[in-house]
Amino acid sequence: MPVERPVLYGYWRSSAAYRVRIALNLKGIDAEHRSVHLVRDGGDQHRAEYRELNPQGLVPLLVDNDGTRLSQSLAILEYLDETRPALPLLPEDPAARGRARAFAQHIASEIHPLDNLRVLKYLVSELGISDDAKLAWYRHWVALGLAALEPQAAELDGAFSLGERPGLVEICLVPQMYNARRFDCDLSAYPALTALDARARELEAFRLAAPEAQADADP
Ligand SMILES: N[C@@H](CCC(=O)N[C@@H](CS)C(=O)NCC(=O)O)C(=O)O
Repeated sequence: MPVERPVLYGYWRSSAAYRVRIALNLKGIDAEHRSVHLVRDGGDQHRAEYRELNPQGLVPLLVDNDGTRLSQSLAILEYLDETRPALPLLPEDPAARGRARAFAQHIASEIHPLDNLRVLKYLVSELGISDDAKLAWYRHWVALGLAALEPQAAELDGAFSLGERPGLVEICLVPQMYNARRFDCDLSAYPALTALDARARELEAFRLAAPEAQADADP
């Protein structure tokens, strides 16, 4: 069903939804934000009303003006870039595009799925691991993932991935670094990633997308 403006179903602490919020802001797309509370009463993502919209049972979900419904943050980002090509999120050069996508996928496919809410819940409630072991698991995969990305960030040498502007690389990095800080991961071995994250977070598009700035954020 067509809607007046795009609707983003998300949650303040969801790093995958955070990616889409940043992209919407960078591109100046006015969207309505609807909260899917991932924790309260077992999680709204499991409710039938939401499953009907998104059978994958995860956030984010984007519903575009014409009724197009899309899940998976990276698919949404590419869709937004293709339907609103002004201020592109990817570099023009095919090799640079490939490298930006590889960076993003390393976060979205190699780090994030291992540390997702439902995985952590399963480790604790089904496999009975302790909170300390859960934290060790979390930090292990973050450390492995960030170590692999540090050289690519160092090559940027103080610039953004699109030169003057941030793009897909920063859109995926900033929410991942937020998660890492949230779980007190030691970031001292990743100075280039830390600096790139800090540079991006100074920009309004990133500030407005930050978890704490969302209407559904815990007080
Ligand atoms: N690969 C998906 C990941 C989506 C995802 O895992 N979302 C999390 C929040 S960051 C979620 O909805 N978790 C709900 C749950 O684990 O039950 C994407 O990039 O959109």
